[in-house]
Amino acid sequence: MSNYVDRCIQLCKDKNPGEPEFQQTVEEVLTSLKPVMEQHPEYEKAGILERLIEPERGISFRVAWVDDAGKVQVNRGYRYQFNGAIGPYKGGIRFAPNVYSGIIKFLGFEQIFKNSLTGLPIGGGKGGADFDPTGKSDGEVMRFCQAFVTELYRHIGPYTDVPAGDLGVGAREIGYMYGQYRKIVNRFEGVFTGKGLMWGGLYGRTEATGYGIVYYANAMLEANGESMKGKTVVVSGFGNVSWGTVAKATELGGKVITISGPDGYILDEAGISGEKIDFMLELRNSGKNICAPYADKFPGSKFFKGEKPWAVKADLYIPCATQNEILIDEAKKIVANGTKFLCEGSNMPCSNEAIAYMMDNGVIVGPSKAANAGGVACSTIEMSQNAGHTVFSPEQVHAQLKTIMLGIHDACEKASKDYGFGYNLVAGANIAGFLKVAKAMMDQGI
Ligand code: 2IT
Repeated sequence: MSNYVDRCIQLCKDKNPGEPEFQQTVEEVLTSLKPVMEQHPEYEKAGILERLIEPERGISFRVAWVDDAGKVQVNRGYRYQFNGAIGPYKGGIRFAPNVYSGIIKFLGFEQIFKNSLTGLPIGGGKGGADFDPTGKSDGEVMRFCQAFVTELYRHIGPYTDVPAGDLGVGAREIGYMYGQYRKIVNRFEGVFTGKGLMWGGLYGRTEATGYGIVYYANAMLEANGESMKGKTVVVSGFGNVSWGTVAKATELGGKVITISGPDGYILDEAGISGEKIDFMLELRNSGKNICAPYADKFPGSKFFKGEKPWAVKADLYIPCATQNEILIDEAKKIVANGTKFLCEGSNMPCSNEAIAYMMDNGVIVGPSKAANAGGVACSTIEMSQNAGHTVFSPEQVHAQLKTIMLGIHDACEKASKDYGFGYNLVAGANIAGFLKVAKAMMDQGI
């Protein structure tokens, strides 16, 4: 029966050549679904996996805009509406030079399970463009966002597909996209999340992803008789997700000693707290995508040019930069450091080989599709705030976020144990996320 899973993994490879990131996540998820397929032969009969790995809809479109020098620029935009069985498609938009269909499909596929894990009614989707915001002026970013939405607007809507931010897309970009959408459709509706607080945005959405990661990591630690208090933490990245992670880990008594950028990493043995956390926002807002200025600003910290922080010894590792930042060599360094815990922050930061190696060597791994689900969970609270024409308080949001994250941890643990994996959050997240979507697909027919 597990042949079914192997056949579908192969099918994905055959039908999506040249898209290794998408193939990677499909292989990772489907492999842990083997025992589910054994217990539920009806899923094979209904072609659930073949349907799951084929996006319901995918569009790519030309985005033409004029740069500050008056030159015409052309980028490629995407939106993959992967699975809408449990709610409107929901997922971020990524602007980065390496964006292509394989990246958006991997993110869209992951989003199905992540969104399902939140317990909220949202389907999976993702979008983006091969646009590099680094070094672009405000005017250029605005014109790009307007051109992007002039095409995308006809495919989205509050009950159809609700985009949000991701790498390269923050409050500024959401503002420009929302402004253009509103002008075209002449409706004020909750079609994007991560909006400004004065115009429908949710108090608490900005920090939601990072806070949620730390709630999840802490639940992992507590399930194993430990806690964040006194833990040394290595974090990568310095953007929105890293910022929220550093802030909450510090608040819970952890000591974060690294952040990183494409230029290298910062080691600050005194711990990144207080004004140092605020400075991360300045680094992000500089638009230069470098973390080196941290070392000039805070004496005692050190900048390691062109290096990643994985050789630094810590109790807990939280990669928050981008996909595939931990391959087998990095995994070996992390294991050699004698750590027991790694919680993924960014989407798919570890290769399948790296995860297997770490788990085989006793590291407890928290998977990103569970750990970083706090962002999209709060996006969904933003949708409900907009639909109810109301405003929620930060206290309401933070309390709900914490409950959701602890619920996700428990759902992962239970699903893993139910299907014979023991305490394996990676398998548990895939199974718990899958079961709800599969049931909805079965109910709704072919
Ligand atoms: O990866 C993600 O979950 C996001 N970029 C956020 C998605 C959302 O709709 O808030």
